[in-house]
Amino acid sequence: MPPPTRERHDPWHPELTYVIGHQRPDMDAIASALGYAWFLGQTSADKVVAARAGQVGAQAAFALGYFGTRPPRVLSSAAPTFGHVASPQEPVTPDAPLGEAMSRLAQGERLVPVVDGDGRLLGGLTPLALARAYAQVAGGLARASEQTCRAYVEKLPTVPSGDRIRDRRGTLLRGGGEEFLVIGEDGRYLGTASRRCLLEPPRARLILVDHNELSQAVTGADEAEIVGVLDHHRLGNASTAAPIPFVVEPVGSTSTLVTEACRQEHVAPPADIAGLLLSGILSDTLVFRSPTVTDRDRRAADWLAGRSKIEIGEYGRDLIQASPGLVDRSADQIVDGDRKNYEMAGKAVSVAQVEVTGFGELPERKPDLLGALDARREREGLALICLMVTDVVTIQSRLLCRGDAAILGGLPFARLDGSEFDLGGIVSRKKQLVPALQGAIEELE
Ligand SMILES: [Mn+2]
Repeated sequence: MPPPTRERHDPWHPELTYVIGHQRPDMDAIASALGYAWFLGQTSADKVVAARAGQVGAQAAFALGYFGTRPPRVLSSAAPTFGHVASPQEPVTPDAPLGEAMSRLAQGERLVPVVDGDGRLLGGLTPLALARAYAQVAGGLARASEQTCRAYVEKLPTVPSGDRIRDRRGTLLRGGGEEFLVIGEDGRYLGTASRRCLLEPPRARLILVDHNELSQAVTGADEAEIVGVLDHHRLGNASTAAPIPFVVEPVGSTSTLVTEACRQEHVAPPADIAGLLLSGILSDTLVFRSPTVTDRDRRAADWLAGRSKIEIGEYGRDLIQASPGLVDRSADQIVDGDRKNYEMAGKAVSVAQVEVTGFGELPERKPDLLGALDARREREGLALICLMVTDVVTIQSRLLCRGDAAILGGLPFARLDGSEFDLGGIVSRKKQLVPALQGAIEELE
């Protein structure tokens, strides 16, 4: 049997605030999470940590290695689980005198768990089960109290700590029980939970960086408390219960906004954080050659370059060369490496982007890549799915597309064949491609 996977369930902690970038994090999502968590650590009283919603990509791995920094911790889900509501009630052994459990129940405990010497959970003792049992014992109460707990253990609903509460809430509530038992990943007793915790579980505290749409956020973000947003993308956010700091500015990278926050508050990041923030700016702006770049990005980059002692031109070239390209990865990994979902005129659209240093590998990989696009289009019911292949050396892109024929026919780009378009100097998904796709799709209405 394979060993249990430890990464599967890494629960969030209710006392921490997580600064976290979007799913399939890119350089800017990693850098701005680390940078903003560092900044908030200097300037706020909250316990703030950097997190990531997925694997570190090739560029971020290069930069983290270059500056000798550990990546943010993985947060695979922000949803409340049974582990978050389990309270560690002291268990009794099956051989404990029943009187012991009795007196605990008399003091107001609603459930006394019964766990054997090997840590195996046998069930629990509840007031109702005991009352029923007493009623059946010949000799009544005095006789029953002399017995051990074993004979009165009741099987109760038992849930694994890693399971999402929302997935089981309905079944458990319909079952009518008041108390539940929670077991750990190893199957051992962890704690108890009551019906009330199912209705109002604690919520993870998240600060979203480099995205503001829940569809791009870590799994379970819709059940979390969003306590801040720092971003440079279009608005697509859900509402919040309370007002929150919400900063979305039209600059080239979120790392720029983190840098500006540092400068405004007169806190200077250490060289490695400065270097990573610089990497975020250089990556998102393609070393200032993307149309998304602003003077604010240039000013922030200059300041960071001074702090991290980095020569922008040379380091920028190395960082760009660390783009993963089209070899060494499966078509699935390329398509899902940096993919964002949108709704355009009521249609589901997905746009992936991959950075390459030249289009030389594209013809050979194209059939595989189109196959991966087809699979996602069908599985996710998409009207359109595209892969934007951007040459970060010559600053040009090609677009592989699968989708409704009417949409493909209406795209305002030079069509090379049934599924490939030449985008010319279009390199920004956010500022150039997505608005163009949105316009073309709205035109069809
Ligand atoms: Mn960004």
